[in-house]
Amino acid sequence: MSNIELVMLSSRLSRMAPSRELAICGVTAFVFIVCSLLAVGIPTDAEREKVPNEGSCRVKCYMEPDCVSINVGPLDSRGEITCELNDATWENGHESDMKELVNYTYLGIENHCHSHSCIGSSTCQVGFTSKGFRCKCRPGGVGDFCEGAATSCSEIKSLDNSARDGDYVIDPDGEGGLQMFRVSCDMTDKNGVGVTVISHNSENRTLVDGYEKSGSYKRDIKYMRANLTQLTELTKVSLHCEQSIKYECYNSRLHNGNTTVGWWMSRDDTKMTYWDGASGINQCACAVNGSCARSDRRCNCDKDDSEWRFDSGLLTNKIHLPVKQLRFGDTGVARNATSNETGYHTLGKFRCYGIAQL
Ligand SMILES: [Ca+2]
Ligand SMILES: [Ca+2]
Repeated sequence: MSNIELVMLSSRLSRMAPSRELAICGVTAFVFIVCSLLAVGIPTDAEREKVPNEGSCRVKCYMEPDCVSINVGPLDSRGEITCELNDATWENGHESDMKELVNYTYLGIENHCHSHSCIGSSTCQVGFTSKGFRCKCRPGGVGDFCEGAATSCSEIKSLDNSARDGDYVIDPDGEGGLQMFRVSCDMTDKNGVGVTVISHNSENRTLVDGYEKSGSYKRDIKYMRANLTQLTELTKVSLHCEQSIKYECYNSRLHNGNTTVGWWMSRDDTKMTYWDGASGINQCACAVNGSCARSDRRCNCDKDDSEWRFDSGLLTNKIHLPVKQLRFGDTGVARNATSNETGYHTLGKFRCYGIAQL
């Protein structure tokens, strides 16, 4: 057992004034490094607390997040000892803060938080786990040092059931690879499973007018804070993804006989002609349940009459989503002098939820 002379010159906990103490260190314990102290000066009463024994002083240090060492003073006439909590330790480069103090003992916690830094706004907690520390991540942060991000809002919710609605950073493909990105998490929708919500530039009801040729109206969908490659990864880690779509029409068709007039492009640039569900060719929701405005048509808008009609649905195919582009036509020339041709499209936010078994 080597003897090293030490002084904890100042205790930096805000509620403690600087004190002058010094230790001679001997034994290194598992958690505490024990030092015998030699006197230089006795701290004033304001700088110390009285506790029944050394164990009480240790407990106080454990309870105080910033405490990493303690000075234990001599037994007084009332059978109590002096306990001082410090936020610095000799073994972490604070040798100059150590001075001798008679009848005092210095005990320093082995502070692994000094040698490992938790990332961002996470908190390092001393003494937890076999590593001697634990990074307490903010919601969405993962990894030993909170250096990573959860793959989706559903994973965030599964890791922390108390996580609330708000913006979070996710990294669907995990460490490395694609950049993590910021999303909005709806932690109450879908029975509170955690829904990742991606906004885009075309959520408002938008006029389509003056585009006669099939697909001549083009609207590129730009998703907020994420590109399609990143969103593709989100679909892979999610159990479900969906996006609502609607086309309101006045004399504007989605199909003209066998010709497709309006469609949407999948994320990988494939022409899609179903307007509800996960698959289909040239069909709207009304074709599935037999409610189309004309029984011999597969979309309400295909009736192409001077009535406002609409076709809408919820797209649910993870392979096709999110929608990359909207294409419409038949809004150019009036079929007769007394009627116009117009449409409006409305595309919902892109939502994914549930955790896919990869
Ligand atoms: Ca990544
Ligand atoms: Ca028309």
